[in-house]
Order: sequence, then C-alpha cells, then structure tokens
Amino acid sequence: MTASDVTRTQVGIVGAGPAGLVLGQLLHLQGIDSVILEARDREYVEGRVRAGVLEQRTVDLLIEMGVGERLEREGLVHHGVELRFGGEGHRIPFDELTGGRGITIYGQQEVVKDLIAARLEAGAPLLFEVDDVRPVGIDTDSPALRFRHDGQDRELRCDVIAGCDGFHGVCRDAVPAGALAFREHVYPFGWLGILAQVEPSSDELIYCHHDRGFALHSMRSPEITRLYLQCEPDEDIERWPDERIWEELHTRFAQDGWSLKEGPIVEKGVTPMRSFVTEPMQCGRLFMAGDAVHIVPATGAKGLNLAVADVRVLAEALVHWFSSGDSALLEGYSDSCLLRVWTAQHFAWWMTSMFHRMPDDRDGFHARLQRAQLAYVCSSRAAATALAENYVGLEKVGGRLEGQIF
Ligand code: RFL
Ligand code: PHB
Repeated sequence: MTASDVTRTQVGIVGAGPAGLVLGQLLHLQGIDSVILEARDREYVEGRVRAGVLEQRTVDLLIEMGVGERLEREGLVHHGVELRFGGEGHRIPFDELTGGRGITIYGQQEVVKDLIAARLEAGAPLLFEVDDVRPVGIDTDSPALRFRHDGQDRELRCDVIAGCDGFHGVCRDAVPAGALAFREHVYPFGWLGILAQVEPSSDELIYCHHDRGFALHSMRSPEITRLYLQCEPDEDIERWPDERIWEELHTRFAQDGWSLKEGPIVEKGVTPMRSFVTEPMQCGRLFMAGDAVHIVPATGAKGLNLAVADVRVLAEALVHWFSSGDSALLEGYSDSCLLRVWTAQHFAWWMTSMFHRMPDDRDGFHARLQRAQLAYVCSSRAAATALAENYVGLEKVGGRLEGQIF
C-alpha cells in the first residue's frame, strides 16, 4: 500500500443508511470530519423502500440539521391512527392524548436522498461501492478501516469508528468473541409489503386484526399507498400474484361502508419479523448504532427512529470528547441508548403480539386475549394514551433524557 492509499479522518463511518448519514451530518455541523463508506451504489441506497413513519423528535432533528425543507413540504402529518378489529374501526387520537403531538409519513428513501444531497453539497466525503470493509485496531487509540475501492486496497485511519452498517454489516463481527451479548426473539411470521399507485383509501394508517392475519394500510403520498399483509416468515413472493394480494387485503380490511382502492403494484417484498439487541453497543474505539445493534419488528414503526436516537447520543458524546478530551459520555454511550432501545423493543413486541395471528393458536386462546386487549386500548383513555405516547415517540425514557440515565 502506498502513502496515497492511506488517508485520515476523525470519525470513520461504515454505512450510508439513516444512522450513518445523520451522524455524518451532525458531526459536520459541529466541525468534526468524517468519511462514510457505503457498500452499495447511490441509486440502490436511494431506492430502497423501507420505513415510512417518522416520530416528531426525528422530524424536529432533521429540520434543525437543515435537511427538512422537502420533508416539511411533502411529509404527511398524521394526528391519529385507526385500529380495526371485528370488522370495525376505532380511532386513537394522538394529538388529544399526547398534548398535540403526531407523526409524519415520509419515506425512508426520501430521508436518505435529502441527507446524501446535503452531504455532497457540503463537500463531505461519502464513498459508494466500497468492498471488503474491515475495522482494525478497535482496542487501540488508532483504529482504522481497511477496504477496497476502485480496485485499490485502501486504509482510512481515524480516532473512532462508527458502525452504522445495518443488521447484515461487518462491524458487529469485528468485536472479539465474548465481548458482546445478543438477545433475540424471532416471530413465526413475516410481512409481505407492496407499494401501489393509487390514492390511499383512508387519511390515516389502519392497523387491522383479522382471523386470517394482520394487515396494515399506510401511504407515501396522496398518490401512493403502502400495504402490508402478515405472511409466512420465509414466504415465496412468487406465490403471490397481484390478484391474490388484493383479494387477501380486501378480506382482511373488510368493513361495512369502506372499500380498499386498487392500483398497479410497483414494488413487492417480504420482511421477516425479529427482535434483536446487542449489549453493549460499543467496544474500544468502535461505536455501533441503528440496525447494526438492534432490530425491532416493524409493527411499532420504531427502527429508523431508534437509529436516529442512537446517533444523536453518539454525536453529542463525540463532540464533547473532541472538544474537551473527556471520554465520560463516550464511555456511557451504550448505557445512554439502551433504555430507549428496550422501551421501543417492548412497544414493538406488544403491538406485534396484539395484532398478528399466532400460528400455533389452535383453540383461539391467543386470539381472544388479543381482542380483549384491543377492546381495552380502544375504550380506556389510559390504555389509549400508552399506545399513543409510544407511537409518536417518547421525549424522555424512564423519566430522564438520554445521557443522564445512569
Ligand atoms: P440500514 O438502513 O440498514 O443502513 C445500513 C447501511 O450500511 C450499508 N452496509 C455496508 N456498508 C459498507 N460496508 C459494509 N460491509 C456494509 N454492510 C452494510 C448498507 O448497504 C446500508 O446502506 O441501517 P440504519 O441506518 O441503522 O437504519 C435502520 C432503518 O433502515 C430500519 O430500522 C428501518 O427501515 C426499520 N423500519 C421502520 N422504521 C421506522 O422507524 N418506521 C417505520 O415505519 C419502519 N417501517 C422498517 C419499516 C423496515 C422494514 N424493512 C424492510 C426491514 C418497514 C419495513 C418493511
Ligand atoms: C410504512 O408506512 O411503511 C409503515 C407504517 C407503519 C408501520 C410500519 C411500516 O408500523
């Protein structure tokens, strides 16, 4: 390797998903240098259809960071959600229950596009199509990222590495065996998701409980509907021609006086449902964030929001360390994040358990518990508030702001 193949930065970030890009932008605004290494090409990263629900605090942060202009123009602000079961809808009014708070519907790939545009405009380094990324020296004061780019072996020396490379990334595996604990729950079902070119059939999201399984009505814009169906965890998408998908959606959403609008399906995919947490979220000079260290089932709409919450804590800790040399916040990074992670994990597990058909529920025991729980949530202000405040996103977890938990 020649001297020109070795470069230096303060923070080496692996992954240009929401976690890596938000971290890069927060650091840039504080005058801290970073380089982002991304395995995929720009088109792929900007086209990946995933999350749609942004918590109020995620939206507020994106606006504060200067990347909220299109989000404020195109995002759809929702003040409630419908829970549908037994063929009837019940509205949970977020604003009334949470002091005026709500959620914003804005596609994850739009957030990613806005963040990439801001980074490139600022002239901050972001390398796409990087191969064989390997974190080295994480237990020393001079860690580095080795990788291949444009056919060349390269080395990026840094003060710290941020592992924002998602569930299938490489950073978690760079930690010595035994230093991390993994806690996991795999659900016996998945989601089949579609994007359809048709106006949404309702102004708000609909979470639907049905004997045949869960269904969700969401949207991306006044012209695009996003729909999900509970399916097998390893469902073969080939077994689901468009007509079968629509037929199943009509059956599950059926309600007198309401109908689901159909349109051309432009995207289809299957997602398994999993809960997963890595503890701690750091080792030496490697700090991990987002899906790289925790996965929540999508029913709570928390994954992207948690990724952003992590890097907000990490950025604050890094700014403090670079400006003062005091490593206390960095050392406490994982502890500061984990209470929010487990709180979101619990909410997502609760929502998942309340809505999905359990495959081994032979005598209907579980289904009856679900209906009783749904009826309670829709009739008790206290229970509805618990759902609402978690859904729009808790300002504080355990009564405290992050960074002051332990
Ligand atoms: P990402 O988005 O997976 O980004 C990781 C990036 O790292 C890159 N990468 C590597 N780069 C370099 N070298 C390597 N070796 C690399 N390995 C991987 C990847 O290419 C990628 O660009 O993780 P991040 O940033 O932590 O963000 C997490 C979110 O993407 C995820 O939690 C959400 O999408 C989850 N989620 C939802 N979250 C919400 O908050 N609200 C929602 O409404 C919501 N709905 C969803 C969802 C996820 C879904 N799927 C498909 C999993 C709905 C669905 C269907
Ligand atoms: C979405 O719009 O993609 C979406 C909405 C709510 C969820 C999950 C995904 O719980």
